Amino acid sequence: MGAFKEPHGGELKELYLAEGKADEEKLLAKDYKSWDLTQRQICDLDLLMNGAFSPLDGFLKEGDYERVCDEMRLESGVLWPMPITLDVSEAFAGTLEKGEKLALRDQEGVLLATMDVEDIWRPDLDSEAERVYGTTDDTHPAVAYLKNSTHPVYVGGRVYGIEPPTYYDFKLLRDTPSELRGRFRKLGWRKIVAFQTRNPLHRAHQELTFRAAREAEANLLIHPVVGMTKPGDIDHFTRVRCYEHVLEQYPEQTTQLSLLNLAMRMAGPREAVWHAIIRKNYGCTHFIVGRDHAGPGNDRDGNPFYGPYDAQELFRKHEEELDITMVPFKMMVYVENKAEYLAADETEPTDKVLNLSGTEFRRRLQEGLDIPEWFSYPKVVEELRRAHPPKHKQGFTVFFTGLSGSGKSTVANALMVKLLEDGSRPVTLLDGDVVRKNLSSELTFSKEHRDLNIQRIGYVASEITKNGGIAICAPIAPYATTRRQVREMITPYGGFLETWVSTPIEVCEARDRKGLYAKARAGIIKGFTGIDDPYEAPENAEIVIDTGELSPDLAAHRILITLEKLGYIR
Ligand code: PPS
Repeated sequence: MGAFKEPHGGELKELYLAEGKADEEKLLAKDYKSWDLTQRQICDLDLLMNGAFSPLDGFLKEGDYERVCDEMRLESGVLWPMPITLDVSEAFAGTLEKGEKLALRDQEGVLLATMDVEDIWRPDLDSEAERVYGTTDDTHPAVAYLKNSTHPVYVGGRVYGIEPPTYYDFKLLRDTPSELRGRFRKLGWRKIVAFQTRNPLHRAHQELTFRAAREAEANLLIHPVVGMTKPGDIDHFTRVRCYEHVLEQYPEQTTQLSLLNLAMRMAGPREAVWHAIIRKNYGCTHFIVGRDHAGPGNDRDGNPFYGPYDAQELFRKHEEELDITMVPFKMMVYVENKAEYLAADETEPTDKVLNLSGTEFRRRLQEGLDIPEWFSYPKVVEELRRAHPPKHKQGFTVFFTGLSGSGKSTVANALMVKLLEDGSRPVTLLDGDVVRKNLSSELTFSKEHRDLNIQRIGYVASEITKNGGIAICAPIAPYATTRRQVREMITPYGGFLETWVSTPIEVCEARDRKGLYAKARAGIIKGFTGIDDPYEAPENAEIVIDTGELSPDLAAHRILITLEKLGYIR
């Protein structure tokens, strides 16, 4: 490994201005243009400012960005695998000029940092996806983020920190790199092995981390991500409560827990290298890389994006330069006849190996089934059960979409009444017309306004779903992208059933209950869906109903049966 290793990381690049300077900058910033940061940008900025992203001193400029995408290196040649960029809207970028300063604010308008606008450019996001993640398939969460949530213009430049973003939860567990280095020093820890995670810890993880620490003769840092993880992951509040229970399982004084406000990209091998640099900045000397580190799951065809040990390989290639030692780990399995956990490659052919896949574990949680003690700790299981009630106690949204006059409202009403009769949860109907009157009265039928209308409906439905209720939505919702956004807003909290009322336009027009089709044909109403405005038919709706063929009563019944099959009602 070469020369003696500085036990608490290399030089930290903290970007905070000294108190007096920060006050001066705050006054000056009143005249700067302001960008309200997204959640991802706040996470990135937090770790830039506190030095976790050392040696970066700001959001990447174009030259660094290109080289990071192509070669995982900054222009200076330093290894840095992840583009940390500030993406802004076209409209905002149009007001910016190179050389000016920019105020970076949180979602409430609090000034967190200022920045030199050194570079403004339009990146090729598809090429970024291909170069950084090795794919343009948007089942990869980071590619989906690039395609759906990334603004089209990047701004690069030096950042000057004013204050860290405010978090009210688990304050004592959130540490900056210098705080953690200080703690290690105080504790007299000279070797520290870090464990990265975005999931609750079970027995296998405890065994793995404990063994890693033993092998490296090091102390242990459990360093879970609480910024942004993979969509659909268990919320960090629940996870942190779980971590606190698992911490009791380690010998006293050997292990620390600290929370990392990182926005993960699920970039597999590149992400492993990035995670290691971050941990080195936090003062760690060793880093655990297990199977499928920061894996994004499977691609569109069901194949994994990266091989299970690609991350270990890439790490190994750069280990010398990284100056933090990898502790590679194979999958841990429970060997029943030996009543202990072993690495998968340590078992003998005669061993009885027990395994509970993540999917099976989630299924058992969802259905309130038994979870064996060899798999997890009772207190952890209890936390998870509390946070994840079985489906018949979760909220859900039935999201109707279809042309005007297709029968959405009628079927939605019939469904609402049947669900009220069932009485398991409160039911709210967000009908197109009703929403337009109460929530969206100022909106027109332009594409932009329709999207806004649907996003508002999605937001309300996600709140209802999150709180265990039933939301029935019945707008036209003609655009697939917006419908997908609504799905993404709701599925983390409960069920989502897209219900396409596919009644053909001829039938809708023949009905013409409100006389709107006649008006649209006569050109009195412009931009009418199906006539002179598009309707993008759903490709993956959970339910399809043609009210030309099915009565409202039967249609509603069919939806109930589907809900029952999926476990949402009993
Ligand atoms: S959207 O696209 O989802 O925001 O539309 P939505 O809010 O569901 O529409 C509600 C009702 O508005 C009437 N209406 C129109 N529909 C489509 N295109 C145009 N230009 C338009 N102008 C008015 C129409 O009656 C919709 O109600 P439904 O219940 O679908 O018939």
